[in-house]
Parts: sequence; C-alpha cells; structure tokens
Amino acid sequence: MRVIDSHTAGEPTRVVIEGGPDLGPGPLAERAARLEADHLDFCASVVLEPRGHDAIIGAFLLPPTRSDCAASVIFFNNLQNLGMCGHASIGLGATLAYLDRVGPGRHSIETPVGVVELLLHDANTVSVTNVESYRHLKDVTVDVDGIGPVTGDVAWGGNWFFLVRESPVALVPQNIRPLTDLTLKIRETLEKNGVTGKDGAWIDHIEVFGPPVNPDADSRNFVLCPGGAYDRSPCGTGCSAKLACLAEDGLLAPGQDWVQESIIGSTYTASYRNGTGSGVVPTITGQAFVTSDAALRFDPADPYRSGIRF
Ligand code: PYC
Repeated sequence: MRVIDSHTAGEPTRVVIEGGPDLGPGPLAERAARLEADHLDFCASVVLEPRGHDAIIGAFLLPPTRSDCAASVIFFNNLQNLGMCGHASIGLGATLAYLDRVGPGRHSIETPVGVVELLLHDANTVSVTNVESYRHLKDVTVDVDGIGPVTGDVAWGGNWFFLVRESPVALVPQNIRPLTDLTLKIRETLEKNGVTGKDGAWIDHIEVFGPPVNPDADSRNFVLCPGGAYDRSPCGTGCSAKLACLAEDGLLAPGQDWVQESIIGSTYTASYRNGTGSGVVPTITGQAFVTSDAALRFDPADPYRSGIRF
C-alpha cells in the first residue's frame, strides 16, 4: 500500500494513494459507510500503532464520481470516519501537488458530506472552502463533575463541535493532559445530558478557546478529536464551526479574517461568505508539508499487521 504522509500546522495526515479496498459503486457517502462497516482492518492498519499513532488522520483517495471534481476522499481516524477534515484537506492539496496531479489554482474535491474546494497558492499553501457550516444550539450549560457549569455552543463545520468560549484551564502546551481530561469530561457530560447535534448526532469534537499568545492571532484553541487525541492544528472544521458562531453573534463580518492559533502555536487564517441556508461557507488557509512517501508492508505472520486494538 502506498501512502504519502504530511502535516498541516503540525497535525498529521496519511493519504492512501494505492492499495486500499474496493468499496464498490454508488455515492461517496454510501462507500464511506461501507469503509467504516466492512474495512476496519484497513483503517486500523493505516492509522493505529505500530504504523501510525492516535493523531494521524487517514485520507483514502479515490477517483472522482463527478466530472467537475479532481478526486474523491474519505477521511478516517483511530475510531471512525470523519465527514470532513480541514487539516487533512490542506494536506491532501500539498500531497496532490507533490504527486504533480494538480497545479496552482482551484480544484474541487468530493467528500462524504459534500464538495469542498482547494485553492493551491503554492506547493504548501492551500485554502480549503468547506461545506456550509452553522450553529445548532447557543449557550448550552452543563454541570461538569469537578469543574462546575460549562457553557458552549453546538455547531457543525463538517463535524459536530461543542465550543466553549472561555477555557477553565489555561491554553498552554504544558496543560495538554489536563485539557484532554477536561474536554473528555465535557464530552461525557454532554452525552449524559442528551446534548447532541442535529438528529441526535454525537458531538465528537470539543473545542475550548482562550486568548492568543501570537499577537497576530484572534484566539487560541484546544480541540479534542473523537478518538481522544488532540488536534495539533487549529482544526479546519472546528474553525468553520467557530466562524458560524461568530457570524451569528455579529462578531465577524463576511470576508473579514479570523486568525486561529492552535495549542502548539500554529495558525490558520479563516474567513467566510454567507451560505445559501442559514449558515456560512468558510475558507481556511494553512500550510502543509509532505514528510514521507512510503510503502506499508503487511506480513501475514505479523500479529499486529492490522493495528494494535483492544
Ligand atoms: O482539521 O478539521 C480538521 C480536523 C478534524 C480532526 C482533526 N483535524
């Protein structure tokens, strides 16, 4: 299996170029559901230890089903599929440029939740225009054991997020363990209280905000991902959810830049235009770098060839 690894603002992506399973015909969302249901060994072998680690997002590259798209992609992590992934889309742009499959300019990409657009400024700098993003619930307060009341918004940015405006724990890298514990507790409390996204969807990402360290940034965040890892990047879908909330609160105008800093200090520049529904269409700009071009080997005698799973 051939994979290209990259990182976007510190967050890793592994694009599977050759050697993935045949997902059969049909719309991409159906094929993504088949990947999750029937090909756990494949996903686990790509992203879990010993070949991968908790933070890697897999991106299974497929030919497009639409003539106006350059490619299709299904994102997956250490637990499940992801509807969309901002950092991995930027990583995919850098990977396609590395492979000489695309040049500078605009390229549409199919994802299971809709078509997104990549604008390649150069081999490393990519803007991704995401699916329409919106706030679902404003100012939801839950009582988190050992912390007290925590208030946040529920919003969709291609994945479901609970966004807490003021983190009760300082957003410094030394606090990554306590921030992980905090956000896991918030997620558990949301589950216990029946707080969900639209149609009962699991809120699998928790995002807490605080003041930036970088004087050029507007905000710093810490993002808990579904499988318990934290996002090293400012999280593209999380920024999209944030823009939807800022727009609805009248705190950011269409076209105005929002610079989001991650817990490790990397940044994205984000802005939006109004959507056709009640939401916004975000564009997130960041940089990705290819880190390896590798062949994964699967030895039938290797007891962990399909990843370490409990
Ligand atoms: O950039 O959208 C994102 C993302 C989601 C999970 C990890 N990164």
